[in-house]
Amino acid sequence: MTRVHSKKSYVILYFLLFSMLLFSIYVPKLFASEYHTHQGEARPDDHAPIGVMGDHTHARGEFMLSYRYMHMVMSGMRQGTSGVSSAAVLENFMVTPTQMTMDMHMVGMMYAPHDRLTMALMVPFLDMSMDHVTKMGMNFSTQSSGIGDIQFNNLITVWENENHHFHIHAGMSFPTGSIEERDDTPAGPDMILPYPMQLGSGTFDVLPGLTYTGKLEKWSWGFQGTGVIRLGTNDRQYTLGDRLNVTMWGARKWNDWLSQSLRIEGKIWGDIEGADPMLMPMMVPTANTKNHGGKRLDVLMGLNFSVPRGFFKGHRIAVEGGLPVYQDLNGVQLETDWMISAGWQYTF
Ligand SMILES: [Cu+2]
Repeated sequence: MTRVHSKKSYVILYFLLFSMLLFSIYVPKLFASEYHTHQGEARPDDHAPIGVMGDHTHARGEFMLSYRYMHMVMSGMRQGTSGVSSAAVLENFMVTPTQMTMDMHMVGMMYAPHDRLTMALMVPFLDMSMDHVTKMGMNFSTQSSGIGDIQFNNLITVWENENHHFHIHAGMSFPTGSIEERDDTPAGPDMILPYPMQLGSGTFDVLPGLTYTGKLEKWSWGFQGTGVIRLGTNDRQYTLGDRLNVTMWGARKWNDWLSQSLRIEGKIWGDIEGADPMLMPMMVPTANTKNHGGKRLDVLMGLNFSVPRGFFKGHRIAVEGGLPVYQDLNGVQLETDWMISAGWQYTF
């Protein structure tokens, strides 16, 4: 009960802070005659590497449409910081996962009703596949796909000048993703799938965050911290762990249409609380709530292309790929091997 109570206080604090900041947006208007968000020419590294969300804001009246594709491969099991064989996992479970791939398509829209407020909507579509081997040596695979949790975010510029920009995030994730994905397994037809194969959290989640970016003539850099705070318990009687992401990047602008970036990203996420009563925790590690939290540090490299003028002015294309250099997973879980993101953005 104390946990639920503390979460309620989080949300109240959050909305108080949010309304104060929304109000503060209009206060500078009383003092300043005009407020400029965009200074100078657009450049390829005006946007962070494509794997970073909510990294930039827009000038009043601007719209941005975007599409992102992300592919992630997880192969082999890991306990803590070291790999474990399928045979070792099968000493304690009937089945072990061997590999998982995730493809995500994300459609986004941004709109700035004010120079200090940019609203962002993101709609993800997920496509996941997990391969397994049983104690008897049989291989099988399960699939799930569909819409994930829709996110709505408010990016509020707190302070900026010619070279530095700082905004906070006040967002919410809605439980539009299914948590009742099913597939056939050796245990039976149309069985409820374990937690990592579900498409959403099943809960309303609060998405706070802050972003700082800086730039000089040829270089730019940034820092972002974001969180996911789950509210309450979902319809299948569990709550996914809260998450904290921290990332830093640097980019070199080569000319007016190309920049190159290097980024590190650290993540910490908690274990699942409660449990889906239809899942058998002795069957497979993914169905056991002890095997979900962890920490990870990724290193990523990226390219940003932008079109500064002409018919395709306002269009951007970017790609970023990377791999973990450290991962410490609670219990036994599939380890992440590599990931790649590519995206298109159009501002008008
Ligand atoms: Cu944008």
